[in-house]
Amino acid sequence: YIVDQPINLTNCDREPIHIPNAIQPHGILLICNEENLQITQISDNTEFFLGYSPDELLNQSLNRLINAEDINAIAQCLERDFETINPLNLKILNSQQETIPFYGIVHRSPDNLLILELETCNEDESYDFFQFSQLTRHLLTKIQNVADLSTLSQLITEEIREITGFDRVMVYRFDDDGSGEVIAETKHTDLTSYLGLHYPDSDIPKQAKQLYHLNKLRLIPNVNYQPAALIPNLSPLTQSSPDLSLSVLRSVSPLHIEYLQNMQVGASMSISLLKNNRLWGLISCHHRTTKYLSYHLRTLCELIGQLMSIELSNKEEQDNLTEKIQLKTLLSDFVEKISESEDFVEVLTKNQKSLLSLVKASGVAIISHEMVLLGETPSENQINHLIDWVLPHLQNNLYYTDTLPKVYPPAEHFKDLAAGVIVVSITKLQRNLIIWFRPEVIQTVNWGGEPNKEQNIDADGNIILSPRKSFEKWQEIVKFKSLPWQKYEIEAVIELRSVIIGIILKKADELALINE
Ligand code: BLA
Repeated sequence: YIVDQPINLTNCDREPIHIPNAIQPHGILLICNEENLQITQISDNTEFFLGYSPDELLNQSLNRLINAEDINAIAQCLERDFETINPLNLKILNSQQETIPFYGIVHRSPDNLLILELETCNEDESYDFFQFSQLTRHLLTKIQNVADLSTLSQLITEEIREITGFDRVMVYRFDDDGSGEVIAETKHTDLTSYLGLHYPDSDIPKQAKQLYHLNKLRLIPNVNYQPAALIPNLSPLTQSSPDLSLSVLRSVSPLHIEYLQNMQVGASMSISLLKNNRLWGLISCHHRTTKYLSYHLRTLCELIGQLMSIELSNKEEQDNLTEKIQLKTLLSDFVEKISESEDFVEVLTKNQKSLLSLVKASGVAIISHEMVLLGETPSENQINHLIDWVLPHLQNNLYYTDTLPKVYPPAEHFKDLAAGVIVVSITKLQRNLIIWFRPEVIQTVNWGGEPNKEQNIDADGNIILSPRKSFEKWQEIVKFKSLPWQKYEIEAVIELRSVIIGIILKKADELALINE
């Protein structure tokens, strides 16, 4: 991590977001020496909550604030799994000697510090276990009953919005390259929809993704907050900035705050979705104004995220299966039609839609004695040159790439038609080929934050950080690329070839028999 250099758009994946030396001010953070429960670091916002200045509490024992019974509860946490104990219902003595209820959230940080976070607790907020279990049971049944990933995602956004009241709830799924897509959304009618929009990898930088793998829920109740600094900055126990990865109050990256402000978001929450122990996506929630959620509600949201995570594999497998069955149906349809016909080229041409959907291509060329072009393709002349180049590159009668302009520069001129190709050769004797095309990815998908120069620069000429700005950087990365060809799509092409060959051979045999 770089700490000394200013963080900007080009190096934001190196910002050390886990050691901000500050918290969001809707609670208090204390770090204690485990040996004697002496307060070694404290956030500088204690006066507001407790009437004590931070200096009055620093180096004091925790029992200045907390009674023996509660201290005991915290001490017991040290031996056990914190998650089963949090939140502690603490009664804290303020400077006026009044007792004030707080939730205490205790954990041991990755750098082995004992961290206690205090959030005010609303006493009339009752936590009804029965209601809670009814709700989860009901939800679990619904989750198991939905058929596919898209319905599951939609259901989850509806449930989270119902429970929390956020203005906008989305399921955001990461692609293999780290970019992502909003695949489900439930929102207030006044808001414009983000459904189907894609965002670049850099919008959620690497270290943030790592952190979200570890810590599964974050809440920013007020995007316009003033951070509360830790006093002192460095831990006297470790001589370094305390690792706040698992803290619920951790102050958020200023770059991300800027991003949210530019998106006109007042409060934000996100919940990690993991599949096979990898960060698969996020449930992302926005509110136009400030919005706080109690620890219990957050726990419920986290649980919903976990339930969805468990069900992800099932639903994705189900979706893959459905897709494979559709492919099989397409293929067997071709088998039937080709065996009934004299001319396979004619069959392929007539079933243009199936031929394209076999590999989700936007164009295809069938080359035999003549060339037939279907859908969006380069010109006949361009394709002829491409064929001259590709023939020596065929392996087992096949060639495919999702970055054609990088390996074959003339394709730069028609990248919006063919940045990706699959080429299959049917017979070697003549030029007998099928070529599928996919356009450059930028032309294919809906990028959230289409670049718009005027919105990127403020009155003083400074760059405004927003999805729009990071989009420009992203454009460079996906330049000359099509969406990747999937393994099962390549397999479908191989199978189509063997079907055609099989039928040609069979017909040749029949012809030989007749001629005998
Ligand atoms: C964090 N970026 C995030 C988070 C989200 C997004 C959900 C998690 C924090 C939160 O809950 O708010 C991005 N939010 C989105 C996207 C959508 C959305 C894509 O709703 C789509 C609808 N961000 C940038 C650039 C940088 C950057 C260019 O766009 C760096 C220069 C940084 N984003 C950034 C950082 C974090 C972040 C550092 C971590 C914030 C933290 O946890 O401290």
